[in-house]
Amino acid sequence: MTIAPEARATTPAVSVPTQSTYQNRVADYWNAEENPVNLELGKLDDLYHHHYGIGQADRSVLDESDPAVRGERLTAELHRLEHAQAELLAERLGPLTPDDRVFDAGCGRGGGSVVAHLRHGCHTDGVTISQKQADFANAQARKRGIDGKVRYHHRNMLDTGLPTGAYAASWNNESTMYVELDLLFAEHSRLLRRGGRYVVITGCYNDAYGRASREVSLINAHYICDIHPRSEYFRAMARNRLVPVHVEDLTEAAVPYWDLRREADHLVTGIEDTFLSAYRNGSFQYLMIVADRV
Ligand code: SAH
Ligand code: GPP
Ligand code: MG
Repeated sequence: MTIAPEARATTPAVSVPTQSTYQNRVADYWNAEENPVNLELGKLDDLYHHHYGIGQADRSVLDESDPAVRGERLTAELHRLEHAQAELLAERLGPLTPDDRVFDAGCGRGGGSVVAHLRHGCHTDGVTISQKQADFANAQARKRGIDGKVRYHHRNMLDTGLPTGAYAASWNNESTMYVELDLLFAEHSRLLRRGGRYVVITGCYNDAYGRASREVSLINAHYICDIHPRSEYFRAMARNRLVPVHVEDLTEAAVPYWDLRREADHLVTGIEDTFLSAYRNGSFQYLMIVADRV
């Protein structure tokens, strides 16, 4: 077959990027992100979390009459609830030994890996698509003197380049809504050794009730993410050798955090009431799934 001369052009009209436009937007968001609700809480003990809180809130902080003290107490109480969430996840990774390696997919400013390391003594590899977050998290690990075991990498969690079968446990804490679940679970499955443990805490929409609600769409637009339906987690896990051993609906446990956060004028971002109505109208769930790699 002869090729027409015009089809032999060497310069393609559209180049193939190494990272998608969507992933660039997500990286831009996290490179620019400096919300007081994350930085002010993190400063308290140098544990920087990018997830929400769980458990009963001490609402007596709202009765504090001195506005400055009230603000400080609110900040501390929200941090306590976020920390409780990180501990719940870290506890589910175990039992682990100090020789074990764990993988933190979408690690943010690194708080989750530090919590896992402090609890289990394990080696951790955190991966984030934001260079700034990876640099920040590594600096924090150096400051704590744990950088020999706690490491962060600027990489795509779908294609980490980390070693196959080397990990005893891995997790996603509020980071699955940025990626295709089949690709994500294939990478976890590759990294985990047989019998390894996977944990996810996520927000998902309840597809037993239908398609995503308006609130879910608002949350997607706010964070530039794409919240998955609940059932898709179980389907994608089953396709990738991840077998759920524990499923916990954390929705009720998440409500006190949001009820308190909406009162914190110095910290609110504007998304608080949307989360509360999404949880209350049943269209959105805060879910933990613990699975074994078989
Ligand atoms: N798990 C962390 C951060 C959650 S915020 C915590 O609990 O604190 C979501 C994180 O997902 C951000 O750090 C963002 O950079 C990361 N992320 C989103 N898409 C990613 C991708 N494709 N690869 C790696 N990280 C990604
Ligand atoms: C991160 O928390 C939020 C997400 C990763 C995206 C959405 C999560 C869902 C469960 C839908 P953050 O601590 O950076 O958010 P904020 O700035 O609002 O505290
Ligand atoms: Mg936050």
